[in-house]
Amino acid sequence: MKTVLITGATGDVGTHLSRELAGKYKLRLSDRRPLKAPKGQAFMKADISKMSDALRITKGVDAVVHLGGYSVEGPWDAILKANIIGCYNVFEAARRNGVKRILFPTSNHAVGFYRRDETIDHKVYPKPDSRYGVSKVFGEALGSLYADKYGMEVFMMRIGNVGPKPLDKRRLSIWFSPRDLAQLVSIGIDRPGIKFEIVYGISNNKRRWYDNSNAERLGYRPQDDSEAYAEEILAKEPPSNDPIAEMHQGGVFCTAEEVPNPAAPKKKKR
Ligand code: 15L
Repeated sequence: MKTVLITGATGDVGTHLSRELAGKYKLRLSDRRPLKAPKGQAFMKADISKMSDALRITKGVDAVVHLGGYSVEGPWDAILKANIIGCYNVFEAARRNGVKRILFPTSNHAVGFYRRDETIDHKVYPKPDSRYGVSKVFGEALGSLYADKYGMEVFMMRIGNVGPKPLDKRRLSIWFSPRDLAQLVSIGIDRPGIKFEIVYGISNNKRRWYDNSNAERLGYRPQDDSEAYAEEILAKEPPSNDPIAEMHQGGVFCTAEEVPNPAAPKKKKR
């Protein structure tokens, strides 16, 4: 059984993924925040903005799924530390420890300034919609460098929005169900012969904006389609007063300076 490190394991995507992959791989979970690992999984507390921590957690694993980072638009300092320095540390530590394969969740926000009336494939040039999106483009570029220069096997997933259900109209196009996430990640871990690939991390959504034929070529057969939720979601969608957000795939990331951070500690009610 392969040993797989999942960084950012306490986050939303990490929680869904570790639940879905339990029993399939020997999972080593890691995060800055504490986590009680389920039976049969290991937890290592680590701050990936420190190279020594990145080296410690990547030692002796077959593959890394590097989910750790700042997950929305926000202050540059936080993005720099987590998504530029942290991302570099994880790639470099994996290389030094001889880890062959790394999976990176880039984001729909690396290409969020494409319009909603366009269908884009994995070969389009980046059009980030935010500082966060720029940091994901950095991750894609770093992965490409490590593949070409050091022969690492790199699997880039431009992830939409992971969750049990799509959240709103925009997410009908980019929804990624947990079981489809697990299928795509398993391809990224197990498929032989990967050098550097970019795929879209979305379900089989009728309203998708992506031509995901590269993922299909690699064997991805998504099971879920957001259309089942469309009627319910569209009925409660509030009118938008942000035409730029409405026109582009990245939505409010195209206009907002900060998007609520799902990982921020909840404010106590008084
Ligand atoms: C992302 O890249 C974020 O990590 C996630 O929190 C969502 O905001 C998602 O994009 C989205 O576009 O819905």
